[in-house]
Amino acid sequence: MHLCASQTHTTQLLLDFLGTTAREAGSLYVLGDLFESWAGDDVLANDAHAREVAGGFKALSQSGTLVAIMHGNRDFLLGQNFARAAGATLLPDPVETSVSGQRVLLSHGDILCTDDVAYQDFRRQVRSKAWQQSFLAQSLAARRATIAGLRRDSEAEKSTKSDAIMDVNEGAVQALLGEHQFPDLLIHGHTHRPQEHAITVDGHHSTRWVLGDWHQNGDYLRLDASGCTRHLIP
Ligand code: LP5
Ligand code: MN
Repeated sequence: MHLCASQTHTTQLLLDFLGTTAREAGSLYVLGDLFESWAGDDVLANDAHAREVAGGFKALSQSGTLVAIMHGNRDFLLGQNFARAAGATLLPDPVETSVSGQRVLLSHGDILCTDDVAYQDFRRQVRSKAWQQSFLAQSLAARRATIAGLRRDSEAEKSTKSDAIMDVNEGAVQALLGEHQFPDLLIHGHTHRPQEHAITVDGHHSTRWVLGDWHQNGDYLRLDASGCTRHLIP
């Protein structure tokens, strides 16, 4: 969803969804990049937007829906303090689950973009515990300045990368499916290319569902006993 305080429309779409449709669900999974960026859980202390979002999830969890949130490449610093404020569990990436007898593998999706070697190097670096500890030890202002610089670098780098490099690598998808005993469904986001892909590997059939982004519309997948369906929120 890439929520940020300046895009009030998207935040409102999400809060409405959390207060209505999401309440019909047994579980709600957010597959990363809930926030446009996350500098550390200390932002909760005085960021009204972050608190409002956390409060929306908390109310949903108190209504009886399990809330599970995975890290994305923008908000991998979401920690236990945020999870507590949101009444949520933080999920590892990837993670297996099952819904109405269907085996489902969930991921943010960036791990599948293995052709983007520069990104994967960057990812390895910023996901290391030591690096994160030293980053979080800096002042919030310093962290925000670093993030603003990285966002500029990222946009500049992306303008030099082809669409193919920034999509998932088919071999990486097949390998991940195999490592998880070929789940019925693989669901991920990150690439912002909403689509349903049928995949057959060694006689095993899976479907890869790619989430859409929340710019013009809200966009979510619903899983129940009759399968997976995509829904837009106008
Ligand atoms: O995010 P998006 O859609 O623009 O592009 C992603 C990849 N880029 C990123 C970088 C983030 O956007 C930056 C903001 C992260 C906030 C995290 C908060 C705390 C961490 C602070 C870290 C110091 O994820 C982009 C992919 C694209 O998806 C498609 O998959 O291509 O990858 C890049 O642009 C990475 C560059 O290719 C390489 C990185 C260059 C920066 C070098 C600095 C390295 C030193 C880091 C340690 C200080
Ligand atoms: Mn992402």
